[in-house]
Amino acid sequence: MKISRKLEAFIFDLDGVITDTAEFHYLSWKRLADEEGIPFSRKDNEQLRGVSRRRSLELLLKGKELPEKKMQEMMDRKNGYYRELIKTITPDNLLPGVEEILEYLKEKGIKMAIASASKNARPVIKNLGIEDMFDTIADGYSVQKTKPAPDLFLHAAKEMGVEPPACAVVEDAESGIEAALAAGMLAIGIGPEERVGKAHYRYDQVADIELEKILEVSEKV
Ligand code: B16
Ligand code: MG
Repeated sequence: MKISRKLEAFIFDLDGVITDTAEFHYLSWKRLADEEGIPFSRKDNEQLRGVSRRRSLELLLKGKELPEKKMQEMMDRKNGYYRELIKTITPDNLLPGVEEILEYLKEKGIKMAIASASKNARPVIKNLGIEDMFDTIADGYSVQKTKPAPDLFLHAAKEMGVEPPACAVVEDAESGIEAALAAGMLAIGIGPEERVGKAHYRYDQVADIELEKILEVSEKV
């Protein structure tokens, strides 16, 4: 297998890139927080972007320690609320520009993967109607170490049979950009400078990604 920066694969994060499940995560955590009398705002929810379920609960508890059994019960309860909400997802929930980008890359013969921290990634992708577009789906069950560790992206690359430097990652979380850079991949950040500014390219939304330019530059190196 040759190693080059010529891009052979694109790896997409799910929440915040392909669809906005952040709102559903928020509503589920908020319901749990209200039941437990814990203050939790939309602003607090921003910190949970790209972060695992357990880490999300730790952030929600703001350092307060609870017995493991209680933590587990709270995570399960939140996940139950979330599972109910994602049943309502349809192809209309794809973020602007996503369908076009996936079709363009498919036409070019570029491989594609999803790499999400979520253990619910598969039902979400199925409801969005895009599961056939991907060569690999890496999710919250695929690896032990979560982002910012590079493991999830390296796993996706391996499954596709593509070397890491030939992969581009599209991510909306700071931890996701760090993971992509640690994996030696091209990082494309979606969101504000203060969140994804370390990426090689940064755009406000997926629809703004200059795909042709990125592929052209990659051809030259
Ligand atoms: P679950 P991503 C992440 O998805 C979400 O951004 C994050 O808020 C969530 O806690 C995490 O998945 C785990 O989700 O509880 O469904 O396993 O951005 O990596 O696609
Ligand atoms: Mg994300």
